[in-house]
Amino acid sequence: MSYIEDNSFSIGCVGMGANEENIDFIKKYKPQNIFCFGTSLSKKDFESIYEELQDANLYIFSLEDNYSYKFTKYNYCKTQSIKFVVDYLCKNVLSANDKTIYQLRDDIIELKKIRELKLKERIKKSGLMAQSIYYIMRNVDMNTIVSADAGNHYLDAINCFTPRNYGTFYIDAGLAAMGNGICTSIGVAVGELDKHHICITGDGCMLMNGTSIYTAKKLNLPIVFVVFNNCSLGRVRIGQMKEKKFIGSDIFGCDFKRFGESMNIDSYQVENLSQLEQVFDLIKNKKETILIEVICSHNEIPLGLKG
Ligand SMILES: Cc1ncc(C[n+]2csc(CCOP(=O)(O)OP(=O)(O)O)c2C)c(N)n1
Ligand SMILES: [Mg+2]
Repeated sequence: MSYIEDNSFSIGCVGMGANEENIDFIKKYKPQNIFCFGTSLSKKDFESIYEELQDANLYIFSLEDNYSYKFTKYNYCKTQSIKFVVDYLCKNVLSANDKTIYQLRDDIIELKKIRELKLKERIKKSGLMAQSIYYIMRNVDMNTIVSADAGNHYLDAINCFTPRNYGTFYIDAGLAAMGNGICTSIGVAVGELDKHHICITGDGCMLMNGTSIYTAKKLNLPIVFVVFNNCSLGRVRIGQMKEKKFIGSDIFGCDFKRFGESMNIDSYQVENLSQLEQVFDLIKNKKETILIEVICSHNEIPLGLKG
């Protein structure tokens, strides 16, 4: 999945990766028409928002076949290109000469400023995983394509990232099998060798699918694998915290820097943000396979975690 942020009318995600500010904004704005894209995968999040907006006309565009929704009144359209529909709608919105449209745009600009400030506050209070992902996401340029894997690091990534163009952020919001991000980056890099690629992944995902980085090295693909080593299946551990009973979620004793080195991959290990910044500075002009292991806390709760 990939989406665009650099449009003055885009407020960002509402389903997966949504945050309070976006949702409050929509409820306050009370839209007459709602156009939804690919909502089948984040149906649960979307339905809870839509409950409060029942008066709006709802249009759902999806690549998939019709799904059943809780609400009864909606128009469903299966399309072969979400990008085409989004482009078409954006062009028409932008050409509309209506004061309310400009007011809306100004409100959205304001929303984005507030949201960024609140995100920064959350990041400050959070741990190294969220801080590193925020740093990476705020420093990627138009020529970088990012993928995020499955786990806490994925939640941090979707909460921090504001992609500036189509096809620059890949996530699996469906099955989200661990390790999918590693192969996504490899597949995308094979097709887009002139770009830089960053794969955000975790220690658990590496144990599931990390041997694939051998392919990246063999093909000399320009991918930076950032491995968040929190010595756990963090997503599972967070779930077990409620019960204070941890079963099978620890992963101790893995050294992913050495794992990368065993394949002759230029590999680094960092323990704080300034070390990470230094490494990124060092590798910024390199176009080769690189691995950075970020040692982070066992107990960090990811951003935007819902219930
Ligand atoms: C193949 C597979 N098994 C189990 C899961 C359920 N699952 C989702 S995230 C996760 C833990 C991922 O661990 P890690 O890569 O270390 O990421 P972290 O949550 O620690 O950031 C698990 C077990 C899954 N998504 N895919
Ligand atoms: Mg982990």
